[in-house]
Amino acid sequence: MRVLLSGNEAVARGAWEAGVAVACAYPGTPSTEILENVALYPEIDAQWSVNEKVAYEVALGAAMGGRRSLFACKHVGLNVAMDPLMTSSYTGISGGFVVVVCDDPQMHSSQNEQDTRWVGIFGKLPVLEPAGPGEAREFVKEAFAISEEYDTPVLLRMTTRVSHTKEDVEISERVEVEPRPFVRDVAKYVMIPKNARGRHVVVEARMARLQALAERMPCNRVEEGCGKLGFVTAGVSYNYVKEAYPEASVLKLGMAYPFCDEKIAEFAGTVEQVVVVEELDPFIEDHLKALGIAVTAKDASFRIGELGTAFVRDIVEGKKKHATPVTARKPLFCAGCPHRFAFVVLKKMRVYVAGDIGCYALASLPPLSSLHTCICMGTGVTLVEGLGLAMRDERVVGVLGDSTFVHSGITGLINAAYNKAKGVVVILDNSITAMTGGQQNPTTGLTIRNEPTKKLDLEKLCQSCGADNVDVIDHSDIAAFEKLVTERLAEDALSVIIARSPCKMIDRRRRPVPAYEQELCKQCGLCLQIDCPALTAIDDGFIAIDGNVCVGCNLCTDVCRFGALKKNEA
Ligand SMILES: Cc1ncc(C[n+]2csc(CCOP(=O)(O)OP(=O)(O)O)c2C)c(N)n1
Repeated sequence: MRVLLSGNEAVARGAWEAGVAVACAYPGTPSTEILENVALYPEIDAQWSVNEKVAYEVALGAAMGGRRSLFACKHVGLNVAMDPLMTSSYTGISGGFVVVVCDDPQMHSSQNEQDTRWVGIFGKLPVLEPAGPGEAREFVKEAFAISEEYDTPVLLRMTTRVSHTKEDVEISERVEVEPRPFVRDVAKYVMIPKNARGRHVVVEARMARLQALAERMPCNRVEEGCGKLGFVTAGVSYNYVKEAYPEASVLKLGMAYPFCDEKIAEFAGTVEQVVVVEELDPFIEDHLKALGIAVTAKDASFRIGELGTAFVRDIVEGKKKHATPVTARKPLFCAGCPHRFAFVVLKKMRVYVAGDIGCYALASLPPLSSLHTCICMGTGVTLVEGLGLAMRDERVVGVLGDSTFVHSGITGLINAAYNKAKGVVVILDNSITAMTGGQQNPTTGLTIRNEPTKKLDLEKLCQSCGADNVDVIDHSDIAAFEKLVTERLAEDALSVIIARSPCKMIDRRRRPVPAYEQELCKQCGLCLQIDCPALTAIDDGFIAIDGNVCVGCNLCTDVCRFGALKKNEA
């Protein structure tokens, strides 16, 4: 049977068909839908873990315990899981273990561009790279077979276009896999130096066997063409090559690492010009050069962002990457988003704001312009401490969300308390992981399947971490919020303010649209500074309210000094 599936749905389907028993992830675009779809299969124990390191370890444990397990994350998520990943390469597994990583070339929704194929070299792990949803399903099953045969975690590298493109995919039924036993093998699973030295030898031998496998893998396939131009390509780039040069010869590398050196050399001998087409880093290109093969490589400008069919011709012709015109559409907070309240206040207070990763990062954009750093998850706490050490007389406020605090903020708060840091951290608790589309997390009291579970008590947690003050406030009362932040900043203390107000994706209630009396309006434009999608400037600096967009949060009525915008109690 064939069904229309996205790449992420296809990974979930392939995992289910492969008899996967356990799957763990922390959300992150473009990978999020993998676990959301896995969770639809009742046979699989699926969980949102608190972060990627935890997710990786739980899934690894299940694999060591003998069940086929899957871990999924976005590229930066793998950074968080690198510690267990590097050593799990040494221990190996028992039941198959597949690590799905979705890279985000072009940074559609990420803070950097990483090419995860390098993790194959760095971690000494095999990497499979599908070109579309059909292959994603196939490769995930293949990855489990390789994992068990070679006793290794296997990386499945996806990219945004593979994850989110749809294709009609051949599907089949689930095949249950017998659990394997957990063997008390200390030399294999206890990585103290003595044992790890022995395991490193095993890993190197495994790599040699995997290299031999790469030569035999049918997914490293040659498509013979006219013989003049020969492309070496992988992943989504394969589709662009086929569209741009349907007549050319192609070596498609489904196994990104280790390389099939003999197949590559043989292919290069059959064509006049070898062109490498790959997104991001020159991963294949560098390897071919190391093999002594003359290649037409892309200009360095192509290392940034995605490729596309039109770019393939430019690469062949040795051109630089040209900018593709896109219509700019500024991302902004939803109408009524509770985060907006906090940033209107923080902007007014002119404090430095150490931000974090979440919807609130949008506050860095004008006109709100009130968030000044965003590095990685957790820095909404740690940078308060670091910036405070450098700028002792300045007021720094940290801001991060509930999901991010649980992911990586807790240890930073303990560190701040332990090292006697002072400052204010605001946890914007909208009771959801909003940025990635609204996933549950330990603060929401619901599991990935929306079943009730233990709910984390943020107040008690922050107190135990060592915060001197823990306040909870509904910051839609902006005057009260400003007063509280001002007071806490004035104290010589480490304070956490839990600003609690539900995300508009959860709280869909709408209140009446405010009344606007144009005669009272002084055209000052202050209401437009809150960057609400329901407000637009019209002629002469007056404004119009879009009643379809407005949810009646009344923030504009709070900032209007002239009574032109009024709460409508009707
Ligand atoms: C290490 C890592 N994992 C996952 C992500 C993807 N990601 C970006 S923001 C975000 C959720 C933030 O949720 P929360 O802190 O609750 O803030 P909200 O978006 O709800 O305001 C996630 C999961 C990431 N950027 N980095």
